[in-house]
Amino acid sequence: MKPTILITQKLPENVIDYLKAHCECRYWTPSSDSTIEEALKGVDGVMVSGIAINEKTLSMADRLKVVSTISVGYNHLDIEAMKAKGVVGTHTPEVLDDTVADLVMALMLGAARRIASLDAYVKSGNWLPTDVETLFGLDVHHKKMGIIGMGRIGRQIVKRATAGFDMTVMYHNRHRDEEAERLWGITYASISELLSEADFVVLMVPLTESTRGLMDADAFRKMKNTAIFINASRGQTVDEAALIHAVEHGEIWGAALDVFCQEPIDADNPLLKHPRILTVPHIGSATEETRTRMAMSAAENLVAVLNDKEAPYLIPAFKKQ
Ligand code: 8YV
Repeated sequence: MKPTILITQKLPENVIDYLKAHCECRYWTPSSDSTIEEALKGVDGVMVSGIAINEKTLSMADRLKVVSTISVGYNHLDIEAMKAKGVVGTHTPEVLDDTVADLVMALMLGAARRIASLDAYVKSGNWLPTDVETLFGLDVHHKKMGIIGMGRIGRQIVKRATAGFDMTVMYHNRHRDEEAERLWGITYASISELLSEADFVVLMVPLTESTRGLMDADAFRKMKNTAIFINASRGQTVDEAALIHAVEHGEIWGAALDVFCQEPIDADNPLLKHPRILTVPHIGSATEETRTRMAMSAAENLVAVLNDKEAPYLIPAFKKQ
């Protein structure tokens, strides 16, 4: 008998075909009549991306073996609650590295060259004013980038920044990446050094108890007043009130954000009102090709676990030591 799984969002056709070949599929979305708790009753596996999996959502899960998230980040999964229920978790690293790195470059260029506000400016019938300097941005090439969190995505950013833009890169990470230092001539720095020297500070850390609120008022005060802050990790790594204060008071030049403390962001959030803050709606990995690859990777993980095979990408906390 095929295992039964729960699909909680729209998936590409080839992924649905693959899942149907291996499983009986049930469907549930947040707009369904039942709750996620009820929907998890009687299923062996579930595909999620943003939905929180915790003690409450698992309360009626009576035969669940695997939660497969279509994301590299898994801060929406309560690992201890899953372990207590004997449920394992898988995720989708690697397939999105280049795509997220591309977005980081787009955010950096977009903020430095004020692309979004200039687009709105031209489309509302304007052209170069006599005081053209009011439209000036900042150079990106030959500047210094500081990356906090040097994982697989960080490395792809480094390649683009050094080879494409002649930037020098400093980084901070829990562990040094000596290979990356050799390959691209990047240098390891303390967070303090990095903040005070970088022209572009790129935050790429996962959300954990030690990174929550990492970018606070003190951190923004250390940055140069010509620097731009870029966040494509998780919103909760930043004290948003401190960030808006830093931009409004000229402590930093601007910011570009893919992620927010609250998603969807509240329309009244002051981050949306400042012209030097570029915002996009958590779309780091959101290209057709990459989201399809991520969904397929998640499906393969799920099917592997349900067939008692080694999942290609088990979340590290579930790996046997
Ligand atoms: C996800 C992401 O696809 O992979 C991650 O961790 O942040 C995105 O790429 C997104 O969270 C899906 O909702």
